[in-house]
Parts: sequence; C-alpha cells; structure tokens
Amino acid sequence: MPFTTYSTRPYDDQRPGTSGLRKRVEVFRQGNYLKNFVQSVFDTQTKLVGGTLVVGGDGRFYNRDAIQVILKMAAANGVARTLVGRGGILSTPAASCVIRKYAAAGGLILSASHNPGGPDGDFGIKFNTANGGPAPEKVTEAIYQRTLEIADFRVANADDVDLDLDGTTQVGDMQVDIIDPVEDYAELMTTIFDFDAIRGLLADGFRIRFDAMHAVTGPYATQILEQMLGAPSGTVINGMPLEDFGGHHPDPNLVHARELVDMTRGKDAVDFAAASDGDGDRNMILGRDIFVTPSDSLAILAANARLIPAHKDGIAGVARSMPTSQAADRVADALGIECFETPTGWKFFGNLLDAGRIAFCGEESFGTGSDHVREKDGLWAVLAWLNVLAGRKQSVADIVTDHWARYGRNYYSRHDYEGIDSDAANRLMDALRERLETLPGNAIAGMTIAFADDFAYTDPIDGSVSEHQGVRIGFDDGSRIVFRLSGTGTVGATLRVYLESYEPNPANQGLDPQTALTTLISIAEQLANIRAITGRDTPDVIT
Ligand code: VG1
Ligand code: CO
Repeated sequence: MPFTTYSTRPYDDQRPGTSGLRKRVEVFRQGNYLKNFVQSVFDTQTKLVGGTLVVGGDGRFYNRDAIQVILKMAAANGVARTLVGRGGILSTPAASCVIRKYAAAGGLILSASHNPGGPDGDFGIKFNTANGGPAPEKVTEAIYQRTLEIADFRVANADDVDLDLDGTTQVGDMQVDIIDPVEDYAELMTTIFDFDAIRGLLADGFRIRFDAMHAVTGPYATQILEQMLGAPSGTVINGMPLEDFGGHHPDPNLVHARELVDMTRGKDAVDFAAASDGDGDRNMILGRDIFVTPSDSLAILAANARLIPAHKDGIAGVARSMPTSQAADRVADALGIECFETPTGWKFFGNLLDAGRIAFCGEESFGTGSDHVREKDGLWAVLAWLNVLAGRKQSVADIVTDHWARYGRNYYSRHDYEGIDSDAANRLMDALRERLETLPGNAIAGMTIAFADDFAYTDPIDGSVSEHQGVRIGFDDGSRIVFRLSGTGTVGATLRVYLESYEPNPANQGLDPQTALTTLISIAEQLANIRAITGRDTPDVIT
C-alpha cells in the first residue's frame, strides 16, 4: 500500500507514567510528537503487523484528529484490521472488552482520564496488550527506549475515515470497522450481573442517579441503566460527552462531583448515586447521606461477591494497590482467599487476573474491577453495587455500617498537593527515603513506628521487580501513612499523602475521617515537612 516515510527527531519526554503518556494538548499537537510515539509502538509491538488493533478514546479534544493519524500509520505499518468505536468513542473498560472479544493484538486508548480536556487541557495515549490490559512496564519501557532513537515514521497516503458511519471501510490494505462503542460492553455486563434483580429493585422505586460528568460513560450508562434496566430517563446526568467535559475535571470525587453529592443529601435524597471519570474506568459510590470510600467499596464487594451471578461460587482472591486501605485484606482473611498488595496502576493486576489468582481488585483512587476485562471499570462497579443492593435489600448506609461492625472500619483519606515544584517534591521524597532506616521503633505523637520502607514489588507470576513505588510508614496499631508522587500529572509534581487507621469498635466508627485521622495527619507533616518544603499550608484535594 502506498505510504510515505518521513524523517523525524526524538523527543526525550515520552516515557509513559502510571497509565500511558499524558501531556498537555499543546505538547501532543506540536511537530511529530504523537507520530513519534505511535511509530514507536508499531516498531516494538510486532504482533500488530498482520493483526487486529482496537482504537478509541474518551472523546476529548484532539481525539478525532489523533485517531485519523493512528489509522493512517497503522495501515502503513501493516496492521490488517482496526476496530474503532463510532465517533472515536470507547471507554477504557469497553476498549479492554473489545480487545479481548475480537482477539486483537492490542489497542491504543486515547485519554487523559480524569484530567481536564479542551485545547488547554490534557491529552493521553496508552497501549494495551492482547489480554486487554495496560501494557506492563517492560513493554512501556521498550516503547520509551524506541522513542529516544526514532528516526522516521510511516503514514499511508489515504483519506480520513468517516468515524461516524457504522460499517467496514478500507485505509489502503487495512480493513477499518467502525463499531457500536456500547454494544459489546453492554452484552458482557449481562453475562455477569443479575439484570432481572436490578430491574426489580429499580421498579420497586429505588432511586438512583449516575453522573457521567460529560465524559465517555454517558452513552454506556444511558443504554444500560435507562434502556436495559428501566431506570427512569433523567437518571443519567451530564450524559452528553463533550470535548472539554463542560470545562470541569471529569474526576468522580467529593470535590469535582459536587452536584451529584448534593443529590444524596436532604429530604429528597436519592437512594444511590454514582459517577465515573473521563474514560469511564473510575467510579464513586454514594448512598443516601453516605460516601463509600473506594477502599471500603472493594472490601464490601469482595465480601458480597456471591450475590453476583458470575461469582456465585466465590472469588479466588483479591488485590489492592499498596496505598489502598487494608479493608479488603480483612475480608480476604475471613474468606480464606489470597490477597495481594501491588504498586499503584492497573497494569500490576494483569498477571494476577490472567493467572486466575484474583477475581476482584481495586485502588483507593476510585478504581474497582474484576476479571471480566483487564482495566478498572466504573460501570461494572455501579452494577456490582446495584446487584448487591438488590440481593441484600438494605440501604447503602446499612450495608456499610454492617460491614464495619463485622470487619472493623479502616478510616481512610488521601491528601493531594497538586502542581508543586518538581524539585521540591523530589527533595521531600529523598529526605524521607534517607530517614527510613532510622524510623522503626521511634514514637511520634504517642504512636510507635513499626516499619518504614520504599515499597518494592515482585510480581508473583513473572518475577518482574518494580522498585520505589512509594514510602510506607507503618505503626504498631496497623495505621499507615504512605507518601508518593503522582505519575499522571502534566504540570509540576503532585504529592499524595495516604492516611489510614483501624477502628474495631463499632461505637467509635462514626467519626469524620479527617477527625479520626488528625494524629496521623500531624505525624505526616512532622515526618515530611510538607509545609516548609512545598510552601503549601493545606492540600488542594482531600478525598
Ligand atoms: C492515579 C491514581 C492511580 C491510577 C492512575 C490512573 O495515578 O493514583 O491509582 O491507577 O491515576 O487512573 P497517580 O500516579 O497520579 O497517583 V486513570 O482513571 O487516571 O487512568
Ligand atoms: Co480513568
């Protein structure tokens, strides 16, 4: 097929972070920035030649332009067939589903997830492998190494594809199928959950709201919740995907999904509310007057897994990212199943899921999912909760407080200091690392440090080692403070401080987490000198 080879020069900043390469839109639009990265994927991922590629994104600004570039480059690099979501839309979990269903060699997902969009916002690109999951570190590292030496890229001499027209077309020798972005995913959901039970719950007057935050889940939630499950129209709010997410952060937390949180309060409160992020892989779960922390959500779903038809015989194991609270560990203990602690980022769950060692996994950052795909999945979590609610016939608050009464409550909070000076952030982490060896045995504010380390993980399946995944300070009563720097931000550095304490006594389980964690919050400041080093008095976001 006719293509043109263009010469290019490397960029030195194309190393993927926690979840793909994320930069400001203006960075992606400069020169050959996108093309260099895409060519580096084709140069290193040779199974794509003659294979199938899945392409889609969260619909943010530059999504359509990037897809046209990718299609022409895929054709020039010998990809046999590409599946693209209509309008360029595929939520991250739906892309994972499509990769697996059609046995694709991989996928390119275009998203900067919860980061703002628009011409002044962020863009991102991520390569997923044939199992449907984000590429493991050895793959992202190979792609990055290639970006450092790339000298040319290939583009097919072809016209743009009409992304809005379902059906099959050609770009040179490559077949392009424009597919319904929702259908395969929605069908998968019906094989996992008890749709009749959820339909019954909703028909009985259980009131729900879903905030799609003008991001990718709008069409998915509308079809599944309103059309398939019979929730009244209007259940999905902000359901129209917009290139700039309406100017908001498509980040489902108490700060950015305020409108939804307000719907769960007061005398007209709904019984259940949920939101998802830019690319549809995150979830926030709320009940009437209650917010379920993502760490608790994972634990509660694991404890109630048998109510979900796909897991009626129980789950093999669970995994959580290191900073996620230890609530799930207690459930795993009680169930007698394995529990794994992995570094931050969904890519670390892939091997455990592939090996059947775990069925559920989650992160404190509003990520929950199962072995049905290899990405976290916002709507899966919503349906899982609705399925559990239909089975338990209790309110969200009752389910949560019952859970705490049985397993104890892990008070939990994350404090984010965003856009701080990168050098200062590194200084803060380095100073902590230098003190690690001297900390155990010391008492601060009446609490004794049991261990202090820089988290390293050896993958139990392939033995690969990932180091420097965050500083953990553990206390002898099971409390923890974790410090790490974000790997998804695009401006300066973001410091995340994760705080966790354990309360077994139901009489003391009703506190505001910020109150329950006061001592730990002040210890974190004492240990890390956050104010002095970053110049910030308070965190920008508390979740
Ligand atoms: C954040 C979260 C992490 C999550 C990642 C991608 O990473 O902390 O748990 O896996 O975002 O989520 P970081 O490195 O900024 O802490 V998504 O929904 O942005 O793809
Ligand atoms: Co996301």
